[in-house]
Amino acid sequence: MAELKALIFDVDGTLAETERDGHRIAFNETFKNHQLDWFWSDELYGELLAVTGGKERMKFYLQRYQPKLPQLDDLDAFIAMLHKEKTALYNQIVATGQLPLRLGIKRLLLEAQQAGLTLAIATTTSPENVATLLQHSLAPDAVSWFRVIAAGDVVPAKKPAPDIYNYALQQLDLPPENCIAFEDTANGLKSALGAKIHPVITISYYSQNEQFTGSPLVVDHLGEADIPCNVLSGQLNSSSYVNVAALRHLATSW
Ligand code: XBP
Repeated sequence: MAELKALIFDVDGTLAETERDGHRIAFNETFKNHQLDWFWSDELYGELLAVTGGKERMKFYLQRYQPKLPQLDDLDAFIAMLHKEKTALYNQIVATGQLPLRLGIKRLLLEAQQAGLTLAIATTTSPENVATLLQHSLAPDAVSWFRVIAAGDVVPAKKPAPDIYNYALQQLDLPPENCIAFEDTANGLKSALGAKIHPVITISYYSQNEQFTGSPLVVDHLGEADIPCNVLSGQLNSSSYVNVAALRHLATSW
């Protein structure tokens, strides 16, 4: 039986549905601004999400879908330049506040703080994207709610590698059994499990057909006191939504 001490959140798809109407739009806008005839449809983007990290995703897309593209002297520099512009555009979108937090996220974050739990983030996306989302969709001071924000290129290998979770644990100075991760994808699940952290899954727009073997709890969203969540696998004790009491109960089983 482990004592629950920290909640570690993934960002894209977990805190907010940022991929289709945020990142994807910013990528396409960047391609257009550079007269590149690359377009990532909703469907194609779902496929490309198998590759985590925006720079890594662009590189994969080029190899897979634009193999005839003339060799660039420095492909990494070109991709990095595009990615910098994409990040700026994405931040503009997020700053409009049009990407709201998912159901139950704000409630659980507030409840966890009240209960003395530590909050952290472990994400593949760039740190500025996290800060902008927290400020504009949660609260102006929300960055300070999190003791650790582990993001982007701080580790060499992105999810599904466990590196970002291992880094977050190291920064938190906690063993994995004292933490719960919140993820929405099979890649995120694999990353958390690789660091021996139990991941609760809230399925998202792009991940609803993925497999989440190894998760103690898979739900459609965290829910609210008056909006029950649907449990897709695992057990939520006697609660109708994901709250601290239910998470503490979950942790008694490991
Ligand atoms: C999601 C990702 C990111 C975003 C794009 O990360 O894979 O790459 O799609 O962000 P997570 P960047 O689910 O771990 O939050 O362009 O900044 O990489």
